[in-house]
Amino acid sequence: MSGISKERRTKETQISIEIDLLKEAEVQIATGLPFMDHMLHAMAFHGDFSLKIKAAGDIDVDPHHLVEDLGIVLGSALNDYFKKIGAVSRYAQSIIPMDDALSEIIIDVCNRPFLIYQVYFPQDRSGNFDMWLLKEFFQGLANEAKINLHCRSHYGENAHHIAEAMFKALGKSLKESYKPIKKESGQMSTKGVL
Ligand SMILES: [Mn+2]
Repeated sequence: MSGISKERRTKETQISIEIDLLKEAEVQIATGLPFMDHMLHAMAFHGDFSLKIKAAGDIDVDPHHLVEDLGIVLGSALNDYFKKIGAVSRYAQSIIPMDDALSEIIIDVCNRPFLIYQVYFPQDRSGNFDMWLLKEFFQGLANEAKINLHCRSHYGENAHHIAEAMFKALGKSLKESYKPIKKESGQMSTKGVL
């Protein structure tokens, strides 16, 4: 079994995640935020891996806590996954178009958190979702997964398209960068460890 289950409950949010990057896309996402459901579904479907997320939170106060915590719990599950799998291929880059938009994700699974976020949305909102919140998701993800994560939007006229292309690119890059490798010297590092 290569899957990871993760559960996190705080006074603000309750989130459970099951992820298996080696299993073909079986995707069930219910976060209480339809826009995040749509993005996370696109991520797992196009990354071609299995992902189940059930979440609830104080979205009446502000979706901020839930969006950030989704990144945190997904990141934490990925960190567990990394420890379980051992050596992974580390690097991935994915550039995905969606109509007018072109978005890019670059990952290094290096056991050190770092986020570069050069993402610009021409509209502040998609429906009633505040696009600014997405940075919190990516920051939580980078911190907890301990990955170097670069998010870049090259261009785009539609905030929804820019975000959706970004999540598809994230899915493809996660699949690629966490690919298990066999290496007698241990990790994919000249130091032998990460
Ligand atoms: Mn869409």
